[in-house]
Amino acid sequence: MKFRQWALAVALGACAVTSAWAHDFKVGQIEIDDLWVRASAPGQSNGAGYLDIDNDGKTADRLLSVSSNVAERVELHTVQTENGVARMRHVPDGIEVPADGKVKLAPGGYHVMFMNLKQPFAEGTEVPATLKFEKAGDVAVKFEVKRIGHQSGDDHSSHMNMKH
Ligand SMILES: [Cu+2]
Repeated sequence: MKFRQWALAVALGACAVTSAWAHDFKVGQIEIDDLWVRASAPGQSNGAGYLDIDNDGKTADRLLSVSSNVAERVELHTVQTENGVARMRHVPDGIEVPADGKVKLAPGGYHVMFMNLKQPFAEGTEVPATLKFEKAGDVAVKFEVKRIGHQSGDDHSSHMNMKH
């Protein structure tokens, strides 16, 4: 086998492993994937969770709330910049998922806020939670705990330093 073929085989193998590790969850017309949180830094009491939500249906749905027994409280948040300062805001009405569309919860925007963690998020473990959709109902999911420095896209702000 030439080096190039070998390298390709390794790359393909790595892809297969990655997609096997990434869990997909489905409830009704809603599909959820790429769920992750960052491992907790020492002394950090809150953690943010991110995920992709796909709606294959012809009607809009809404992520109403998230619950988990890993934290005392779980809220849906967004980030708004006021006077150059990024602040997190609670979104009490939840997050709309348009018909035949998708919503990405990602650093710098919508996220699931795990508040007052009962235990730090440890890299390589999974965080169980239940997502509640207005139409599709409840679905049990797991967030993958990534290393502390993990970035998704261009996240220049440190979540931990934001004010609630
Ligand atoms: Cu938050």
